[in-house]
Amino acid sequence: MALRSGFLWGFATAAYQIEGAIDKDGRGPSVWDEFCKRPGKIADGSSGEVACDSYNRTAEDVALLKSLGAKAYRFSLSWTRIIPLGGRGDPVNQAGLDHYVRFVDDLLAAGIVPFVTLSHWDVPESLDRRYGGLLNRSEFPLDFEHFARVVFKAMPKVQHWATFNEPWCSSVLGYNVGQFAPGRTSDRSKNPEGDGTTEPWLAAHTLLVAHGRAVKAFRDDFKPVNGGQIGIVLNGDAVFPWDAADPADVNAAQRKLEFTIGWFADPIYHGDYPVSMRKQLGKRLPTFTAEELALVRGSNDYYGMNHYTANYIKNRPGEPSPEDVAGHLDILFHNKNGDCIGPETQSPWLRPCAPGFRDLLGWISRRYGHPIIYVTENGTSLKGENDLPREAILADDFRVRYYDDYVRAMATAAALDGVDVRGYFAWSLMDNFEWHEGYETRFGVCYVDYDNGQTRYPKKSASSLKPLFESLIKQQEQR
Ligand code: GBH
Repeated sequence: MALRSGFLWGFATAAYQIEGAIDKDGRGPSVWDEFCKRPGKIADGSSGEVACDSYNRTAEDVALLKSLGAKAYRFSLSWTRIIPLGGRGDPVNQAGLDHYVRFVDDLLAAGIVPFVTLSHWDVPESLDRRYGGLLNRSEFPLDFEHFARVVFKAMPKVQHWATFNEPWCSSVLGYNVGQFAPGRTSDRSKNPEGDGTTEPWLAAHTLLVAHGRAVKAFRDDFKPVNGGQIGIVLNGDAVFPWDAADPADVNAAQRKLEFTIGWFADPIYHGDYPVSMRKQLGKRLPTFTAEELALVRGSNDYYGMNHYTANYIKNRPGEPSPEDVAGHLDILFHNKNGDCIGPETQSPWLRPCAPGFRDLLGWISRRYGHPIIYVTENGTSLKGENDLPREAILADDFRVRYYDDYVRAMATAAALDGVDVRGYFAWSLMDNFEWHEGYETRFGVCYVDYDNGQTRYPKKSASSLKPLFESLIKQQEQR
């Protein structure tokens, strides 16, 4: 089994989850700052106010990455550090921009390739107030394009860009379930407003068009001079039919992939939403105008894949509920025979099942014409990890095993299934603010001691990736 020479591997984080320093150097509020203030929204009542304090510890984080042998680092920008009010007519905050320019330089000086995500869910709060944020399909894309241009201009050395992280989460969790900022949903016990039957589809459409606008700006005005690649990062769980002998479950499993991955990747690679979505959602699913389609179609230089887990999928009989976002099916951990997909973790949605990773890499590769793939996130939490003493937390054999299984599954897909995977990022470099779960769930390969100055302690998994990748990456041929 082998990965191509020059394969990039490293660790990933996101701005709101690690930076803290929410008021420093003129940063403006994002929808997550506001969401965290609302009682009951975050499990432990916490927020990203301090988090890992990474805004103040860039040198320490670069040194940590270097010590672990990372070839690359995926991080995201806080839009509101760079443009505090977010919009194209609003002032640029030079101090915030300079911070990231310096950080990129520091990474490059340490021999670490920066992989920059423009927006990992932390949409400017003012844009939400001004015109409804993601619910405004004409204004938001223009503001995002402007933000992207400011960043492209300031960071010509960055060769790997991602526009948005997991637009599925922003759309479904932010506008249907109400579990993520801005917390909109049809459920009036959770939020005074929102319509989960229409808003997620509109928010996703806006994100696709905004992605398309940023990509066009990059290709027209920056890529010809600076080079580099740009794409979007999509989440997707692997699927297995609940009853492999029942065509209805086999179809439902396919539909689940179309409702999560195809929703975004089909417009980008094929020029429209999946037929199964149009069939279920009808007019509630927006239609691309000719202008929008020209922006979206063909807008990926690579496919950014976030992947963690797998499910058994069972067809649901009868008519879909108007609130349904999954494709009218049940998402299960056990199949018809009672087999379990994988062991429990701290995350209710996550159970390790590495064979699903190989499968899904193949599915994406075939459906979208063998694109270049970067695995932009992969990792696991551990059941009860937060309750263990520190020495036990540092001996995270479960996570070591997870990475070993998943990375080997990826190498198999590359070697045997013709998947063009060129990079891999473990989620995460360190424990951090796990959104609505607060700090109770830890995804880091480094432990962060939140009670004692956010000190980082590498767990066993932190040093397990270097030898693993060294054994799998082809050595450059000597001539
Ligand atoms: C990633 O999302 C995020 O990019 C990252 O910020 C986060 O810290 C990391 O994972 C760990 O969670 O509500 O039952 O429908 C992970 C992908 C996809 C996981 C959606 C949760 C929702 C399951 N996410 N999924 S459910």
